[in-house]
This record gives sequence, C-alpha cells and structure tokens, in this order.
Amino acid sequence: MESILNNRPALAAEVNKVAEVAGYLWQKGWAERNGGNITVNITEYVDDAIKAMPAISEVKSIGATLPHLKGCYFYCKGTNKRMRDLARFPMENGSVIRILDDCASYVIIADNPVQPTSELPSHLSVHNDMIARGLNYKASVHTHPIELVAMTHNKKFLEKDVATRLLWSMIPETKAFCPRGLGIIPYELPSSLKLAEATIKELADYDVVMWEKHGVFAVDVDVMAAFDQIDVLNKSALIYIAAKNMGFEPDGMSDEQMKEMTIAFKLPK
Ligand code: 2HA
Ligand code: ZN
Repeated sequence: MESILNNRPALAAEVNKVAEVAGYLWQKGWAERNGGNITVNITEYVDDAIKAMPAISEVKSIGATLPHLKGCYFYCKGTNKRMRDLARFPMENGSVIRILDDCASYVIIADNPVQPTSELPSHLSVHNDMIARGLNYKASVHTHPIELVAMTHNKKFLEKDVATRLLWSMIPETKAFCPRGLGIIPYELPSSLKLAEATIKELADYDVVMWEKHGVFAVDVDVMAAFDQIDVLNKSALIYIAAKNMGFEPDGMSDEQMKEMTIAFKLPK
C-alpha cells in the first residue's frame, strides 16, 4: 500500500513510537473508547517529496493563528478513533497534516483523510508555544490515567504542588524522571479555549499537567518520553493507594532523603 512511511525509516520510526505508546495507553486502561490524543511535530523528517504532496482534504481552519507553526507538519491521532486501533494501524487512525502559510489553517496530506483530534487547537497551540520558547519538545500526549485522575476528586490534591510532593516521595525515581512535577489545572470544559490557555500557562512550569477530573497533558522530546513521565507519576499514585489499601498512610521519603536525591541526581529543587 502507498504510505508516506514507505522508504522513510526515520519518519516510520516516529509514527511507530506513537503506535507503541497508544498500545500502552490501552493496556493500562487509560484510553477507553476514543479517549486521549497524541500529536507529534514531524517537520524534521519532511523531505521535498513530502512538501510536494497534494492536499487530500479541503483547507480547514485551526481556530487560532500560530505563527511559529508556519510550514510545520504533524502526525495527529484522528478524532473519534480508538487508541487500541491506532496501536495496530497508525495511518488509518491518524493522519499527517501540513500547516499552511497563513498559520491559521491546515490540510491533510497522508495517508487517508482522517480528521485530526477534537483537541487539535489546544495541541497545536502548545506546539506553537514550545517552539516560541526554544524547546526541543516534539510530542504531546493527553490521556486518562485512572489513579492520577482519582486523586483530583479530593480538593487537597488540587492545591499547588501537594500532589507533586506526595508522588515524588513515594519512590526516588519519580522526581528523577519527572523532575518538574505535576501541574494542576482546575476543571474546564474539554476542548475549550480556556482549557488550552490554562494548559499553555501551566506548561511553563511543568512537563505534565492534570486537568481536574479529566486527565493529564504531557509534553517531551518524543512520545515515548512524554509517556514515561505520566507513567512514573501514576506508578507513585499506585504505591500510595496500595499503602492506603493495606490500612495505613504511607510515610513517604523524608525531606532529607528527598534533598539528598535531588542533589545526587542534579535535579531542580
Ligand atoms: O479526544 O480525551 O479530552 C478524546 C479526549 C478529549
Ligand atoms: Zn480526555
């Protein structure tokens, strides 16, 4: 079958990483039905032949003007598509889009005219902001991790850095591999402009942010790294819950142990 991935091993590897992560999200129970979204900036893999590929959709409005995305290309999960299907068939449950020169519209170029995620305006706004800030971050992942979302049903965990400190203290790796912690965004309507704006603001201080009673939004250099940050945070939530289920409040690592680890691993405070 004709595919944009044919004879482009580097691009195919990136898209296969998305498929691998989509499978993990499904296996973990974080991606019911069409839940969650993934977008990856693949511009670095685009060659002249891709640039010459014709549109296979009409011109569609993004709903925002994003000047740093001029001429960029993204792989996007399709709206209403299932992560468990994307895991096996990434180019039938997602597509590659080209941002047009007005920076406010896009076309689909491959492989099939699969309409991108309903969260496209927020995902693209985040990518625009990451480029503006000079970051090398290429991937954004939105998913519904059960135990982390459950924690947001308790007001005390919505206060700044309360959940971060608890999760970091459950096992040393969590701060080591999610050194900026978990930002918290009070409930907003899914897909809303207000949610997108709050997400961009919070991502200035965190790589993973929690949408209260909904799910997380994570960014990193690639989709695997973004997944890993969510995974270590949720692992800590599971350890916390396991201790509670054994009938006690876990002690957590002491302040001295946290400090020692932070210095040894050269982590930010
Ligand atoms: O696209 O999870 O929040 C499915 C979602 C939207
Ligand atoms: Zn969601």
